[in-house]
Amino acid sequence: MSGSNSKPFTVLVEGNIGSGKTTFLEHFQQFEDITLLTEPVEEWRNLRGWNLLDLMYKDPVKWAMPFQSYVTMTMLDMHRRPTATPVKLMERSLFSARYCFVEHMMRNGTLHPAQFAVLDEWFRFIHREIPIDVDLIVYLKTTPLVVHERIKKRARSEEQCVPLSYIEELHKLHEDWLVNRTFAECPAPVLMIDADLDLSQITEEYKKSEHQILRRAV
Ligand code: DCP
Repeated sequence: MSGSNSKPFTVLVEGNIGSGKTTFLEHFQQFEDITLLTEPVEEWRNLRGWNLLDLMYKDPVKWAMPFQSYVTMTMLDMHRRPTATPVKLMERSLFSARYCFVEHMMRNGTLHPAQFAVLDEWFRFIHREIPIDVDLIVYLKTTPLVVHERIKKRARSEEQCVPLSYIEELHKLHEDWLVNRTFAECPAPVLMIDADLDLSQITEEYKKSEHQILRRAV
């Protein structure tokens, strides 16, 4: 296929840290109709040689603001990236950055109210001025204890000190945003997937979402 598709069917993959978003995207590598945009974690780990993710975990009061501000930029880049395929599958979004991570950092005081206000104004400005198309959200729902174990096992160096309480709070924010709909706007219908299952069983679960994502009989 050639050229760029200005209005692909756009799917966001959301869920707690360690919920298997990358594995979910990898499952869809087999389909040629899809462009996969994995989260730019590597860019966050190496901005001109600086590991912003590590700085943020080591000294959140100082680094949460620049980290989230860079996340906003890299996410906007992904939302705007043209694709040559009819379907675009994105890992995370501007929405989870704002409604889960920034929200949490504001509520627990990591972000000064003035820092929060700047990030929130950026979010509102982008939302108002730039079309961000979303057609479906895949929510990989997990239990905090399960993902906490996975995070410890995968041993990403920056995440070694992530406490269970942080994972629980992020879980609540995802639930409030995507299931309970209590505080934030949900930009598209939500398809919920049980992502507690381990790797040997999860493929069957992923398969259930194929027809909704590809919008054809598979
Ligand atoms: N992160 C953050 N703020 C954001 C987005 C991510 O602080 N707005 C952090 C949390 C994690 C790391 O970045 O330490 C990557 O988190 P994700 O949950 O986005 O990605 P994972 O790699 O954990 O996804 P999965 O394991 O589901 O594939």
